[in-house]
Amino acid sequence: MSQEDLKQYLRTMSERIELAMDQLVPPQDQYPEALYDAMRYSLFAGGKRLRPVLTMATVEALGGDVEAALPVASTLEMIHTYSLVHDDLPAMDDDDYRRGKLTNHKVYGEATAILAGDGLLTQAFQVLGTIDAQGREAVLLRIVGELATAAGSVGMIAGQMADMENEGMKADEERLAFIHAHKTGALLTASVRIGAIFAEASEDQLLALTSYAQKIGLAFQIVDDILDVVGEAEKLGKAVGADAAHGKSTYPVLYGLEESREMVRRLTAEAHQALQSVPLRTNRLQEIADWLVNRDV
Ligand code: GRG
Repeated sequence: MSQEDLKQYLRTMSERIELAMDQLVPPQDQYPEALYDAMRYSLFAGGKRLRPVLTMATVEALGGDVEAALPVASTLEMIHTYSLVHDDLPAMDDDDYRRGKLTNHKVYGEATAILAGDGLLTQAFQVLGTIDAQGREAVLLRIVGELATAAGSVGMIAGQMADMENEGMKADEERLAFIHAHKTGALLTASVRIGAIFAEASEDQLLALTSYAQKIGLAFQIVDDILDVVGEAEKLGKAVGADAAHGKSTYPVLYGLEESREMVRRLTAEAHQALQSVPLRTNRLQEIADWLVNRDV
């Protein structure tokens, strides 16, 4: 499968997801226009759509109903978008730009950005609660549990909290692993697991796919840290060095750039291996793993 095929797949899949999300956000006449605008501003601001793509590719790998999975996949992007809107707020990272555009609070103000994030988070569960289950209520209930656990206080929010506490400190290896596994890893892993649960994977398949997702989740985050260091060094016109990570503990800071790159290679190989342990149509998932570590954004 060529690189171009994957690019085309990602483009088509993103379009389908965006169309689904467009229909899933409640129409404007049901709530204040500023809230509607703010929610849609961030939801349609671009982005790789990695999480819903992973859900869709997993459903595909298991031979599940891809079209029917679209609303479920969309909920992962809603939660991801909410987390970015809140992460950018002055009380958190205080960022002015996201995905090449002004951040939500810069356009709509802080209070509206908080509510837009809350709206997107809750919207995800409204979607899951109102899907026509067609006799598969137990499957959907399990998906609700997965999503809430991954996004909640023992998942992504735990990671964000630990990351905040890590600010300006030199975190140790264990703490850094905790931050990554929760802040980024939990939702990425849930994206794959939710696709697997939707397509009614066997327990063996679910285990293998979970392992794949955890490996690519960590590799994705290490690549993000590496890109951050390289980008920062370029901006400052300095030699690439692990010291350019805004005083935060990251993999390049803790292990150095070369060892971090080696970890990414190892994790990617392990992700490929995990998929081979069970019968699955895994071409796309394999390609996505490679794309994630070779990306430059
Ligand atoms: C505020 C509850 C709360 C949580 C925030 C995910 C997160 C937790 C914050 C995002 C900040 C950040 C840079 C996290 C590292 C993970 C990461 C690289 C997120 C960006 O995800 P991509 O690359 O973004 O998938 P796009 O824009 O492509 O969707």
